[in-house]
Amino acid sequence: MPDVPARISKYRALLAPGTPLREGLERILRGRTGALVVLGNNRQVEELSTGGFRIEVPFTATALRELAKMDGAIVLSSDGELIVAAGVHLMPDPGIETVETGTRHRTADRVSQQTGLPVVTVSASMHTIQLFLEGTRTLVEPSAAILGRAHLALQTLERYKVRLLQVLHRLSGLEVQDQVTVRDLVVVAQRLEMVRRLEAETAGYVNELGTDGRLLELQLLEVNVGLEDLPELLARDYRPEDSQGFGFDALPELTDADLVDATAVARSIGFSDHLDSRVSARGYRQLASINRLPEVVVTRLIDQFGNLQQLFGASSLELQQVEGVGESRARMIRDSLTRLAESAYAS
Ligand code: 3AT
Ligand code: 3AT
Ligand code: MN
Repeated sequence: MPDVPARISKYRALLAPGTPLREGLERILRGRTGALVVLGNNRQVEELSTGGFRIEVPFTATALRELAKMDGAIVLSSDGELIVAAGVHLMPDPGIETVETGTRHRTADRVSQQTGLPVVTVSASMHTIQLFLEGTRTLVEPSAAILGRAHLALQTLERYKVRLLQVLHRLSGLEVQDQVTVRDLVVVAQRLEMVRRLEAETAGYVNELGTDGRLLELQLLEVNVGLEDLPELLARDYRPEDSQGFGFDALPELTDADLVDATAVARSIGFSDHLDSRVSARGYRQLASINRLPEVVVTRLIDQFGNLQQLFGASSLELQQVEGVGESRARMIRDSLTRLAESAYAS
């Protein structure tokens, strides 16, 4: 069974605005009646159900709302297609710990713990929708509240991206002068990871927002343009000959406090030596920025010349020694490398 956070995120998507379930729950909220809905039906649910009516009608938002006017719980089929029963009195084990106070919410918490199924409540008195899953409780917020936080996250993300592009530009300058140290890579890694964290947070909001999150999703894709290949390109540029260890995959495990600690970040990306040690780029990232240069040619160029510095020094004729590089492509590579060097010195 997938871990609880993954399951919560799955059910949040089921409860997102635009889904029939959410529409039904919103109707109940507006009608101020309240509800207790078990999202699934297994043997355990049957065992702790008493009374009520077995109806087995197709699930619709309006049916859910009408049935919620009755006292008791509503049980859905596991695929959510049917309303199996309504007006059910649930009798979970009273020994199961719960910190909830009202009988509806205590029942929801216990039933979820006892059956392993998600249970949703609509509170008549607090005007909230909540998801109970294996001892956790998650507030299902109205879109407006989530959108507010999502926009703030997106704005911050855009600022972070600007900072990331700045440190990448600086790295390019250092690469041209062959002056890169581990510390410079650490700064890039920190910025990259901060962007990734905010992207993950924003993607969570997109998931929660359902149809109300479409615009946000497009904006999120937009921010990511041009960044998709970056971790891989940097890893290919700087991975030491004798090691497979260099890379950004372990960064998500760092705490926020560790992420601002240069030594901890250096260790996480695979450098145990001094922060001021020199490192040289092979040139994958720079060559990838040259238009229409096939990846296989990039690889051959780097195999042939070894690193970016050697490529800077290569003449057009020398470049043409590489398979797939003719006269015009050689000229294009030379021009691009020259432009890169100039822009690096200009700033
Ligand atoms: P709420 O959203 O619950 O306020 P509803 O459209 O779901 O409204 P209800 O079934 O709850 O409607 O009915 C509410 C009351 O309206 C109940 C009854 O007093 C009155 N009502 C409904 N249908 C008729 C009818 N055909 N003739 C007279 N009164 C009616
Ligand atoms: P509200 O926040 O007031 O909606 P609550 O947790 O305070 O919820 P209440 O004691 O006010 O809960 O009960 C509200 C309704 O919850 C009453 C009944 O329709 C339903 N309910 C409570 N316990 C059960 C149960 N064991 N099985 C089915 N339905 C229940
Ligand atoms: Mn109450």
